[in-house]
Amino acid sequence: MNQERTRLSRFLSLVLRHRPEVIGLQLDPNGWVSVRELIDAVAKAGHQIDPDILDKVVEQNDKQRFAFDETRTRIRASQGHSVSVDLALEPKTPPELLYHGTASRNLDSIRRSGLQKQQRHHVHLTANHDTARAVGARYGHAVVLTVRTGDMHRDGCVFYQSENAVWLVDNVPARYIDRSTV
Ligand code: HQG
Repeated sequence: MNQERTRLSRFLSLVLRHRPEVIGLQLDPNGWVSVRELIDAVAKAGHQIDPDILDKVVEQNDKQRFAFDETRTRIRASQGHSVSVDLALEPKTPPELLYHGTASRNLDSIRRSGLQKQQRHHVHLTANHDTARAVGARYGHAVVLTVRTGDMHRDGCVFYQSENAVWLVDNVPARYIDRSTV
């Protein structure tokens, strides 16, 4: 991804997941905002969004973080919010095992209290070991935890999957976390 796209992607993460108010935007209850309003709000703040670059960020983003609705007039982040939104996801049966990448310094605390969602709506899990390792590396020395999600599901935990294939759950009790690998 080129620099301009990376910058726009970071900015969209900020306003569509965490702080829409910084440019005076309001997300609807399901996290959508009109593309027109987004472009206008950004213009008022003194910046321009090139619609072609916006299309590329949505369609070619490495993690498909953002999505248009079927009319392409609205946009939202597919997951990762800290603001309150209802993504209207349906519960879904997870695979037997999923991964969570974290930093090694969090391990003791995670062993004690399990995985907690912190500022976000859910704990994020992935089926892809490499993705988990890259997520963990954002915060320090990466470790990848294996979560026995099949057992969790059979024990009544509810899982969701975002449009961009991230698995979401309220929390992961420590007893379901099997081992860590680097
Ligand atoms: C850690 C990326 C100590 C947790 C990814 C993580 C993901 C604990 C941090 C998405 C803990 C929270 C989310 C406990 C959890 N004690 N530390 N009990 N429980 N933690 O950023 O999963 O690139 O909120 O391990 O792909 O790192 O942004 O969550 O290190 O889907 O699109 O607390 O971000 O997507 O950090 O990342 P985050 P995350 P994007």
